Amino acid sequence: MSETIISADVVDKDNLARAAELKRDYDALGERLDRRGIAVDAIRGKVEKFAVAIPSWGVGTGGTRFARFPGAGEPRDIFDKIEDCAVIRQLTQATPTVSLHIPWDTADPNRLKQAASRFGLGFDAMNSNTFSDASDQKLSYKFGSLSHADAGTRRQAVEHNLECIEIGKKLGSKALTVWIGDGSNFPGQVNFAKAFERYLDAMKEIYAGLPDDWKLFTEHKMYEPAFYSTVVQDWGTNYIIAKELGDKAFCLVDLGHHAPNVNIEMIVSRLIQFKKLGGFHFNDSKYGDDDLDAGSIDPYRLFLVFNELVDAELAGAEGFDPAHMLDQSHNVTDPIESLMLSAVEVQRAYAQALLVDRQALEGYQDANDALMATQTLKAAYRTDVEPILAMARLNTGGAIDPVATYRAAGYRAKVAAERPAVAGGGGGIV
Ligand SMILES: [Mn+2]
Repeated sequence: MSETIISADVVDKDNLARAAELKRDYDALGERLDRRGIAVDAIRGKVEKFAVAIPSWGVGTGGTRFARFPGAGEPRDIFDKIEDCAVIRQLTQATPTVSLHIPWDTADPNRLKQAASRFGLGFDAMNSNTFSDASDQKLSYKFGSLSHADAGTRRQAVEHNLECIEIGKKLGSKALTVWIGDGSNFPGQVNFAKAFERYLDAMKEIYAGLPDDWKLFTEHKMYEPAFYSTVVQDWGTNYIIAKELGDKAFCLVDLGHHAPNVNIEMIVSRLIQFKKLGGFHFNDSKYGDDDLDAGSIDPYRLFLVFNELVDAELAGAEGFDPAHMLDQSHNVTDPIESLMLSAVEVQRAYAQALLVDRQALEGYQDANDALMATQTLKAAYRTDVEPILAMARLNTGGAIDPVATYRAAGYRAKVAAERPAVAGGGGGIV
């Protein structure tokens, strides 16, 4: 039995105050869905099994290019971060794993394993970092890492990724995510083809060090920190990488890493069709890589992404097993609250997508009935599935209202007293 951080009394008290109303709402929704031929308990069962990983860096306060305003009680190290992740897990019951970032989270693997298993947490994908310089690093990544013009710098970046795999093996992780900041700020600064060739050669060395039961995720990003070109700029390049490397290589889609208005759900469909969808970094954005909370700006887009995912899930698409992770930066909110609500938003999009009448949709598509086809999606999206999500949390030991329970528990004030403010703190945007 794993330990919990928020007292069971606090969780039970808040749940008790809400349980009767929730039951009524859940039953009413069940009756409505029943008329549509959908069993509410079946949807709830799927939601209960749905999991999304928490990025270790997400529990720290983020920042912008202009400033970072630290929050109270920020985690001082990975062990504090694991405790914050345990709170998110306890109250949402949707986040059983933590994704580590090396070297930010470097610590004795046995201690890490112990700290996580105390709260029933596991480890998701390992994330390497060759987009910033560590204090003890010999060669700088200012002008790139895996695609750097200098062979010694590339070697150092490859070795770092291989070290991340070794650490991950000790922790029980099964994937490595590689995102690089390599690119250029000015036309002519970099030879596109040569830089990509160097990158591919370096990635092949990393891929060769990957255990058989591991996956390698590469993450594309259109711009930033490089503002003119990036080496892995879009899903097309990402697909080429995954194809070049082999069967264990997959594309990771970070929702914020595309040009505005790009049809991300269609990219998702393409990657599924050609068996190269590795997983997601969920977040939301208005203008660029804003790293806002999932579903906060365009929840319909999140639903449309999940519509593709559920379509593949129900069709039993071969090898379909995408990894789900949040990747957000919290500048003005309590990171724990933002991450809890984002986990819920991702679950919400999943539940709504499960409600799509796929048989009817296919009929409308075949009949070229554009209006009814799109209304079929809207009918699912408009359904308020909150009672399903809340009931799933209640059933699995979580909180009906995670933020209310979290605030009632006074966790932030408690850790603010225990954790003196530190400089840095490792908040980041990846
Ligand atoms: Mn990301």
